[in-house]
Amino acid sequence: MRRTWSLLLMLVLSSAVVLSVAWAAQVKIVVEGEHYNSIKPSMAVGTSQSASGGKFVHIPLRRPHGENESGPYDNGNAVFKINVPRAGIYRLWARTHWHDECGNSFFVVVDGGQPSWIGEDGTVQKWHWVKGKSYTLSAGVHTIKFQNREDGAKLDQFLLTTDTRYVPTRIEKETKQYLVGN
Ligand SMILES: [Ca+2]
Repeated sequence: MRRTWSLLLMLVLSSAVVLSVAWAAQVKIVVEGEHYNSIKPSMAVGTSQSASGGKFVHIPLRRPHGENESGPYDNGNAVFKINVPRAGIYRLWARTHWHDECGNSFFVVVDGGQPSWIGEDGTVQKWHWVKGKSYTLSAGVHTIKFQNREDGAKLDQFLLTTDTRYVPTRIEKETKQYLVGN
């Protein structure tokens, strides 16, 4: 009986070790929108007291707004270079502020690949985190581009994490160690 208990205890302890190692190995990369490596108009820097660091990047609102049915009127963008510490599947999240439901998304281009997008949710006129797609990234330097899809879209921060259960809710602390040339 005593042997059974000690075996059970060992099992519990070793599971705890495995779990804590797995937890510690999760990677979270947080980048401020205003800490881009390059920017192309109409993407521009804006200021707000409710943005992390007081700044964000955005596609400024146009008049008329959201009228162009053939697509974005330019390819304004901000490019970020990050050094991914280990290979994995990374979930993208972005802290955004949308003007309305005609100004609530960005294109996202990773390493010059096929554009995907983030946003198209119904939360407007409020800073909030939106969930993006997952990307398979190798260890090393990658480029993330946020590009004009609709005017009136603001980006305060974005993050990439291997932790699929992680849901950001407030301003995150930037992880400067993963930024390249910034
Ligand atoms: Ca910011």
